[in-house]
Amino acid sequence: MPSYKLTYFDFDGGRGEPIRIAFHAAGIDFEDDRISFPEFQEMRESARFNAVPVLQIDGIAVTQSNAISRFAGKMAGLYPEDNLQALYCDEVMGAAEDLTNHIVRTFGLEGDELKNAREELAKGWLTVFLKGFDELLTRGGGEYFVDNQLSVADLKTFVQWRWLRSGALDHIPADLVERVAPGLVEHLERIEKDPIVTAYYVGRP
Ligand SMILES: N[C@@H](CCC(=O)N[C@@H](CS)C(=O)NCC(=O)O)C(=O)O
Repeated sequence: MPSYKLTYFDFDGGRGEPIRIAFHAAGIDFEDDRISFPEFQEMRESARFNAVPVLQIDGIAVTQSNAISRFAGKMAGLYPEDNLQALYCDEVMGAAEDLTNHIVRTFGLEGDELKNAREELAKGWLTVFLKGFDELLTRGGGEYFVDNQLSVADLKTFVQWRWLRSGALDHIPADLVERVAPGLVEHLERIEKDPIVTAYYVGRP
C-alpha cells in the first residue's frame, strides 16, 4: 500500500476535511499532517501553487482539493461510478469551491470595509449559491446531492454549512443558511449523523 501524507491546516474544516473523512472511510492509514498558519507561511513558497491541501503519495506531491477528494472518495465508495452521477457530484464540488473563493476574497479586509463586503456577500453571492445548492439537493433526491447516497459532494458541502453557521465569519448572519435554504440545514444535520462521519469524529480529540 502506498504511503499517504496529507498536509493541511489544523482545524476540522476547509478543503482538507472531506479528504480526511474519505480516507478514514476507506480505511486508509494516512499521515494527518496538521500545520499552523505560521508553519504554512514557512512552507508556502515551496508548496506547489503556494497552497494546501497537499497530498504526498509515496513522497510525490499532488494538489487540488477536489481532485484529491475524488481520489479518496473513489477508494471509500463515496464517488459515483455512473458518469452522470459523477458529473452531478463534480458540479456540487466545483460550486463549493466557487463559494469558498467568494468568501476568501473578503479575508484581510477590516472595519467598515469588511462589514460592507460581508453584508454584500451575504445578500449577493452567498444567497445565490445557497439557493443553487438547494436546487442541486432536490435534484439528488432531497437528502443527498447525488443518487440518494452519501458522496464526497456531501462531505465537501456540510463542512461549508457548518462554517457559515458557526458565527466565525464576522457580519455573515449565522442564520443565513436556514433563512435562505432550510433544506441545507437538514442536509448538514443528516451528514453530521451519518455513521461514516460520526465514526471519523469519534477518533478526533
Ligand atoms: N484550488 C486549490 C485552492 C487551494 C487553496 O487556496 N488553499 C488555501 C487554504 S484552504 C490556501 O492554501 N491558501 C493560502 C494562500 O492563499 O496563501 C484547491 O482546491 O486545493
